[in-house]
Parts: sequence; structure tokens; C-alpha cells
Amino acid sequence: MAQKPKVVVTRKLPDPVETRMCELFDTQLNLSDRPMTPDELVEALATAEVLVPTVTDRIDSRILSRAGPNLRLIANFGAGVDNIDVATANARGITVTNTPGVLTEDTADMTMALILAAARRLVEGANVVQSGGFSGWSPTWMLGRRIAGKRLGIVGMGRIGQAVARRAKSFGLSIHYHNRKPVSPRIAEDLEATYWESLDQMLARMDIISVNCPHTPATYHLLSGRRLKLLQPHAILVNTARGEIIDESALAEGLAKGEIGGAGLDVFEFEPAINPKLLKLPNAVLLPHLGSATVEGRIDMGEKVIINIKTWMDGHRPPDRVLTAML
Ligand code: 8YV
Repeated sequence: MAQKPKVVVTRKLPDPVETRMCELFDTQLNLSDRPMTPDELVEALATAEVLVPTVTDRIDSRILSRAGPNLRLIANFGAGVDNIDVATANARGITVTNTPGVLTEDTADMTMALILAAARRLVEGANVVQSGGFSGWSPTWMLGRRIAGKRLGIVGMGRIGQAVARRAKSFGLSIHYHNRKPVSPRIAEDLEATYWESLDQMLARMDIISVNCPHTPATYHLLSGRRLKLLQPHAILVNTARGEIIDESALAEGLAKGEIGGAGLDVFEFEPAINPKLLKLPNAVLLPHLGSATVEGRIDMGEKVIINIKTWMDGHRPPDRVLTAML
């Protein structure tokens, strides 16, 4: 490609990433970081050859149908692509890429942080101290639950699920998982992981559940109201994947009624809106989608985006292509 491609970036990215993009491409940045409205997106797509969206942009069939003829690549800044109608994009000859791998460890760390925070009442305790309410130690006050020796059920045993399993194993948890198919015998042996073909049966027997699968039509409300009722009353549910995988309203109700022990949530069904019932619950630890929020992670994600665009620009297949068949 002789000329630099016109690249539209929808949000403010880390400085080194923006600098490199401006060197390599004809890049339109969003320095204000204000999310673009659908109309602004359509306007940007009238001339863009490459779009770099994030989780906060909905690139649906309506937007894609109004894109200009030049749009050839959507290089998502993020691993999850549920914000993009990949089937429509592919049908229109637009390549879609994502940034897998580079946020695995950070997201797994955050999953462990939420498991510990929910089980050991970290946020409740910190709030007591911060509000000046700590009047001294007591043998029976603020007791949480030990995690060592408990059963962790991982829903979705891909890269992130396995990284969670590695960490959890060293915390003394036994590893159980539900996945479309079992992991290789070598990985299963390393993690001493037990495969549950039936999600229902696994849910009913775990002390802690961690959601680590992508959000696709098949996983929407995978943890439905019916399935949440299978959880043991002391069980803790952690989600660092996507809010849509859990029926958030049923979860809030289960937590409020004491049918579910606790929750650690980094993602929400109607993000950034959060079910108001959840906000009032002491047994729910809520974070603002921080799973991949490290300086290193966000720079690595940007580098992946750049490699995908550069490879495409040089006439090769970008390394992180997302195909409908993969979803
Ligand atoms: C990202 C994420 O920050 O990559 C993902 O799928 O959920 C996040 O950690 C976000 O997607 C950026 O677009």
C-alpha cells in the first residue's frame, strides 16, 4: 500500500500507542476521549479505511451498512468482540481483528482479586476503616470465608480461564471447569482440573464460580435465573468476562435473599449502568470494568492493534483475525 491508510481511533489510547499510530498511519485520534455517538461513528466511517473501536462502541449492522466503501478493517482494541457484528462485517468483506493474549494475566489477577475480596470482605472492611468505624479487633466480627480447600468452578476454560486456574491452584483451591470441550490431557493434568460436561451439575457443587467465557449468542444469560438457583447458598460468583452472560437482575435478587453468598463483578449487563439493587448489597464487590486496566496491558493491546493494521496494510493476513466461525 503506497499511501498511509486512514485510521479512525474512537477513544483516547495510551500516548506511546497514539504516537506510533500517527507515525505509521494517517490517524484520526479522539483526544477528548468522549465516546462517539452512532452518528459520529457513521460520519467517521464514511472516509475511514480502518476503524479502531473499543468495548464502548457498538459496531452493529446499521452502522456497518452506512460505512463508506473504503472501510476494510476493524482492528478492535480489546479481546472481546461482542461489540461488533462480525458476521455482517465479514459478509461486507471487512476484516475484523482483536487483541487476545496480552490481557490474560491482568484479567486473571483481577479475577483472583475479586474472589479474595468477596470471600474475605475486603471492601466492607475498607469501608469501615475509611468511615472511621473501626473501634478495635473482635474474635467474631467481620468473618469471611477461607478459600483454601474449596472448589472453584470455571465457566470457560480458554486462555483466561486457565490463567485463573493456575493462580487458584496455588491458593489451594481445587479446579473444576465447564467448557465446550475438555482441555488437553496435559493441561488438565497440570491443573488437576475436573471437567464437567453439565454446567448445571457443576454449579450446584461449587463454592466459588468464575465466569471466563466470551459473550456470544450462545453464552447470553448462560447463568440464567434458573441456573443461579442451583448455586449453594454460600457460593460466591465472580465475573470478569461480560455482564450479559449472567442474568443480572436474578443475581441481585439471589444475593439479596441470601440464596447466593456473594459476588465479585467487574462487568455488568447494561454497562455502565448497574442494577440499583446490586449497589445496596454488602455481599457484592463491584468494580468498573478494570480487568485489563494496567499501563502495560493497555500498551500491549495498542501494539497488537498496530501489528494487525500494519500486517493488513502490507497485504498479509493480520495475526488476530476474528472469523464468524470462531464465535
Ligand atoms: C478491554 C475487555 O479493556 O478486551 C476485552 O475484552 O473486556 C477489556 O478488558 C476492553 O474490551 C477494551 O475495548
